[in-house]
Amino acid sequence: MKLKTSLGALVALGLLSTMSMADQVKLSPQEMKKATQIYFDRCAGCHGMLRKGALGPNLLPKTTRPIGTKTLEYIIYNGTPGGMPNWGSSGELTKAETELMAKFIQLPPVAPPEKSMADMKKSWQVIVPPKDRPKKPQTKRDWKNYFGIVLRDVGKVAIVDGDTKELVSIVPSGFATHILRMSKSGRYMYAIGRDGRAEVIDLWMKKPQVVAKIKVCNDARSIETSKAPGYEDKYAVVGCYWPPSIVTLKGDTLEPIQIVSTASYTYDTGEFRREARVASIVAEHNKPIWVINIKETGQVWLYNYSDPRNPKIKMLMAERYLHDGGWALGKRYFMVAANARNKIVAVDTKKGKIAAIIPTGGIKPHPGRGANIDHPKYGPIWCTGHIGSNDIVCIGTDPEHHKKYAWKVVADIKLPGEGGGNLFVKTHPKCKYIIADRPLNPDRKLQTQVYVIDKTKLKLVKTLPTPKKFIEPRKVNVNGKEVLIKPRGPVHIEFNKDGSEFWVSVWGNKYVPSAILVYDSKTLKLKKAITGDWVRTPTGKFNVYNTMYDIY
Ligand code: DHE
Repeated sequence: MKLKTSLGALVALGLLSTMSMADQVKLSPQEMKKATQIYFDRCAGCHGMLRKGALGPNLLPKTTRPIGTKTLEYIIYNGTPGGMPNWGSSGELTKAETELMAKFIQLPPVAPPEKSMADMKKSWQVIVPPKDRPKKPQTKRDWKNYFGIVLRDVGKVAIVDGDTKELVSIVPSGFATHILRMSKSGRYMYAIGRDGRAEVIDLWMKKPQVVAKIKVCNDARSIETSKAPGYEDKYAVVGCYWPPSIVTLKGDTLEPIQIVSTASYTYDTGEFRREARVASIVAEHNKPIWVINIKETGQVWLYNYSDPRNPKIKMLMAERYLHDGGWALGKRYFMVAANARNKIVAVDTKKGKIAAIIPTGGIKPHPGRGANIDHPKYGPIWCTGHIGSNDIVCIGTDPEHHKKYAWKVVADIKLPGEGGGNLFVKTHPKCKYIIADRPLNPDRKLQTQVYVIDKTKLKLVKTLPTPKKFIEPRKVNVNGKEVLIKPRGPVHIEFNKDGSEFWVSVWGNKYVPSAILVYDSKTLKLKKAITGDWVRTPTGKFNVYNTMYDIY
């Protein structure tokens, strides 16, 4: 939902003050410092560091001032059905903090600092040099079936054995760690924090640990590795939100090699965007190319890293705002969401061209990596959910053998109830279902169940409510105050190596341990709940094998 749409409803509710409060908004230096930090931690990802908007609307004073503190506070506290999280009622921000943020966003934005190679190098640390690392795996466990689990708000990564479900290791990572990716061999696991801190973890160690780290920028969301023949485990690449840039690193030590600014002109209107952030990155498996998606300009960059100091970049004009995406079956077409325009862009990496730009019919597509099906009628199709509407849509991706269906929405599966709130869909070639979450739907029932879609019938066949004990609201003492914590529902799905299980995280709050639920992917029965004091704010989970080979 757009901010403007939700405002209509709020006017009707009498919550929108017609009196501008802009003149009354003043913050002390301490309040400014606190609000700037909260904005960076919670808001900048969707609304932009310069507050010009992307996944969320712009929050410039000309938009926010006419709305006023009371209404802004209401939205921040309760969220919207269009995907704005309920920061207050989920217990993540206090009432006073939501009021502070409502005031802060009525003041002019402040440009954040730049960062140089010298700054980067100051933070670079090789903890275990490559010569002192194991020459072969030091464990009898099937390390390719490990799961790296992001413990978001405690800034840690847990490594869990996918066979035994035992915690193998837990390592520190950046602030609000976002995603994990694997090197081509799978030996190295990379983490990226929202503070731009990257770590490399050696999975061959008996107890995997961080072997090198570096802070490459102030704000980042993506990290990927070199996967082409001859470049296995050689490089890593970080996509930064601020300063908007692409940073190439040495794969084993994270020594920085090159920074390329992504500030450029919007593909359609030709306006300059300083804040042209790097969204998803995916590595081609047969050529030394990273497909890099630049959010605000709507450009897809095919970045040839074979000579990393002198990269060759082919810019493709696509659509706005590019966000997350994944390979279609066969790994020729990369499918990426352009969420401001409700479209999916299909990038033909073989020809180095945009193959198609497809309206999904839903609002704000958000695929994660998406889900692939080899369908008996439509051939290879790729599916995505939406944050702003209840559609899971599947798109034909085989123009050679299934031309009739190529680049068309062949199925639109409606999730029950109002609103969207879906973040991720996932499947595995051995599983006959697509699994979808919906943690941003404001309705408690819809938010707390997992949705099961039959891959042949392309129909919703089951919902799996999360057992009550994992999502019950709880009162906890935070800094001397009693706070009600209401865990959001299940988030992000990942399969184990052989596809016999899927794992979902219960998206809790850092003050209360939650759980990772393991379901049998055939019977859909809950097999096990992974619990323990360490299970705090688990979100993304990445199976080593499936991430190495881009299986989804
Ligand atoms: Fe993500 C992927 C950006 C919030 C969990 N997220 C991505 C990607 C981008 C992105 C650009 C694609 C990376 C790639 O493939 O290279 N995410 C953003 C944001 O800007 C946003 C909306 C707001 C923010 O402030 O960061 C945001 N993301 C979240 C969350 O709040 C989630 C749900 C929980 C968390 O841990 O942060 C979250 N994002 C994820 C996950 C993936 C992801 C788990 C990878 C999906 C996969 O299966 O590969």
